[in-house]
Amino acid sequence: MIEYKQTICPYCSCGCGIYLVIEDGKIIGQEPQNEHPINEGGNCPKGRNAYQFLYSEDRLKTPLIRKNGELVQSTWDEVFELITSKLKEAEPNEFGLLASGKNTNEDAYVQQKFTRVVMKTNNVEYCGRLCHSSTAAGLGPTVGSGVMPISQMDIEKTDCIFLVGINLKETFPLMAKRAMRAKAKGAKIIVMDPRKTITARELGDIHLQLEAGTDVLVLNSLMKIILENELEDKEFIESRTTGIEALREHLTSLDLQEMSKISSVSLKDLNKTARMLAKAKTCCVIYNQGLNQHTTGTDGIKALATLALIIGQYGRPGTGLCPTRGQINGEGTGDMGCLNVFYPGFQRVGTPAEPHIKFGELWGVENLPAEPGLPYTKMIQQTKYMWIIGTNPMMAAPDVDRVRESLEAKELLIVQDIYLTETAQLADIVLPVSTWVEREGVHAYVDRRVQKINKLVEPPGDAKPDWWVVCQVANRMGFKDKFDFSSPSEILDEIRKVVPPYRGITYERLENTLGGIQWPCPSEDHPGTSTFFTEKFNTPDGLGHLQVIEYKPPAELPDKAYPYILSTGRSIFHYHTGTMSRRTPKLDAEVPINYCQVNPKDAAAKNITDGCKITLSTRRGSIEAKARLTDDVPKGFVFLPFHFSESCANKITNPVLDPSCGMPEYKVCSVNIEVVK
Ligand SMILES: Nc1nc2c(c(=O)[nH]1)N[C@H]1C(S)=C(S)[C@@H](COP(=O)(O)OP(=O)(O)OC[C@H]3O[C@@H](n4cnc5c(=O)[nH]c(N)nc54)[C@H](O)[C@@H]3O)O[C@H]1N2
Ligand SMILES: Nc1nc2c(c(=O)[nH]1)N[C@H]1C(S)=C(S)[C@@H](COP(=O)(O)OP(=O)(O)OC[C@H]3O[C@@H](n4cnc5c(=O)[nH]c(N)nc54)[C@H](O)[C@@H]3O)O[C@H]1N2
Ligand code: SF4
Ligand SMILES: [Mo]
Repeated sequence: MIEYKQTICPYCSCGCGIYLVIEDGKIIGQEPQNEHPINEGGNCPKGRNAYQFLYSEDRLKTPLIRKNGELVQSTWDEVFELITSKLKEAEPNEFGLLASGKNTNEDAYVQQKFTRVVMKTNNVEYCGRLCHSSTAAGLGPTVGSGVMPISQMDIEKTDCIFLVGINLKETFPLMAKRAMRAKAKGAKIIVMDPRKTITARELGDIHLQLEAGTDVLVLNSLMKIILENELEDKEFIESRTTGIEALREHLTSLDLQEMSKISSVSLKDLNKTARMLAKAKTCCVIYNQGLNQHTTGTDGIKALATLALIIGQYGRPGTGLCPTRGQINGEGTGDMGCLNVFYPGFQRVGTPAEPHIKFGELWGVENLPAEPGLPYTKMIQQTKYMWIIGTNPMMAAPDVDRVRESLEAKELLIVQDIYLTETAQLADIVLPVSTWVEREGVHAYVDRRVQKINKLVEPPGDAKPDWWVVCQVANRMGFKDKFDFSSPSEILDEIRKVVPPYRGITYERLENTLGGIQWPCPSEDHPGTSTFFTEKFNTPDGLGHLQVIEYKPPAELPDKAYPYILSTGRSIFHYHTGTMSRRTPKLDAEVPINYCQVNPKDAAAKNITDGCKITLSTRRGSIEAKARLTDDVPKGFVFLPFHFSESCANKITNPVLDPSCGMPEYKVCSVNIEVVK
């Protein structure tokens, strides 16, 4: 029998609808979903090739256990026994759990609960640390919340869009479609990126092609021009913000010519952009990793939010500063508390709200951890026992040779994934899980939109849902009454009790609301919340706090030995560490091997020709990639995707962190390039 079943794409956080064609329990095809409000029938190449990864021959089908140095097949009972006996020996601060941007909220919730209730530590993190930790650190003090404050649909209602460090056409293609529609109706789009990306070329009316890592200079310049020409929104500043005098004083002291020179953005473009932004009725500012992934990412975000505040672009549909978490559940895993300082619902440890006491009462346990846990990269270095679920630090974390040393030294390394990833290959125990349409649960997509995935097919072999595995271990460690869940819906019931913004979200409602419900949704008759900050910000005094930011250069700049800037990022055809997209034949065929974008002038100086193999060397190590000569990158700057294990970008990236949030500087380090002889 052939059936058509609706689901949501497994890749980015736009959350597009698709139909799967299922014959006798196996997916045999797919079609876009015309009536889904996010994509209205459109899908990008990943969404059009969404399901093949499920059927890759090398899906994990049984638990594996390391014996005499080899990973061999095992049983759930055997691995549970070993995990339980080992974890009973661990002191709280010796244990760490890395959760996943690929899991459901129900999975994530039990993972953080396990870490806090059973292991008594806040050492729980997920890829959000590598993705938007600077957002939390930057927007917390500025507007009080680091979530996307509007609906992605409203992007098309704007008359100006400012895209900062985001390659929207490749990374959020269906959001780019909304920006295209706004443009067709006359909206102006400004793209700020050191590369002439397809986004800059096809969407941008102005391309601010700044030097990498100089965003703060450009943003300070724009604010200076706005204030000195009285283009600011005086009423908004007066009624909704604080700190204008200090900001004005700071900007007055800065030299526009000098900032323009260092950033390479001309005074003409700065003036034009400042006016475009200030004169827009509805301006949406969307940013991502080009701003985040620096040692100064938090500074950049504070400056950008301050800019949006002084032009009064907050609190209405289609306005505000929009951080774009990219993983399918990048938002939800954070909502559920898989972060070292946040209990579920972003209840920060160490605040007067005392979440450890509150959750102690809700969960019926004592002595919950009150101190912050370790951030992602430090957890890898400093714990003895690790449980890594649905994240692949051997590819995604910076300086992976150091990551390998740390992981190899663990007393116990458990990796729970759908493949034997680069990280799983180092594990003592590998746990096979079901994914995507092999289980049910909810995700929160980029704009806090909660949508449900239904179970449509069976997982391979003995693979089990992520939540089930964690509950089994918790039960065996003596916490049966706290993890007595027999289905994800029972977990969601508990989530709804302890995370107020999810209170009104039920499976039944989601199944009847195509496009999902945006949290906060405090009750079952509440429609969900599209726009934040309509009356006040989430800061203690309800005001937007304008921030004074000084420019600081990136940690590692070009020198004689390493004369170029290396920046890393994404291609539309692949996803992160490649585990899924590289097992999808059509996507892999598009970009089968890693490439490095090099400016033709740099190439000529080094005898590099298009398509030839080059070595990229940094202070961490060397890798090889295929040179792609293009004017899309400026002279002195090379760009490398991080999707390819045999040409692993993170072998050479700089592990230095933003001190305020632990974000690695993936976007700038110094590198040398040479032809492979
Ligand atoms: N195809 C695809 N889509 C994805 C993903 C994927 O892996 N593949 N991942 C998802 C996830 S989790 C995320 S977080 C998003 C990431 O989405 P993006 O942030 O859009 O992706 P990146 O390619 O990492 O970086 C964006 C841009 O930042 C620019 N940049 C580099 N340095 C600077 C700088 O100093 N200043 C400025 N202004 N720009 C700079 C780069 O040239 C690049 O074009 O994508 C999501 N969508
Ligand atoms: N150099 C460089 N590095 C970067 C970045 C960059 O721009 N440059 N970007 C950073 C950013 S923004 C992000 S978000 C991170 C992403 O880093 P990761 O989240 O580590 O990358 P993914 O490849 O998405 O890893 C997800 C893992 O989950 C597995 N998986 C899939 N479905 C399931 C499931 O249902 N259950 C379980 N248990 N596992 C599953 C996949 O096989 C894969 O191993 O990378 C960061 N690293
Ligand atoms: S835009 Fe994102 S959600 Fe939509 S089809 Fe592409 S990868 Fe999937
Ligand atoms: Mo991300």
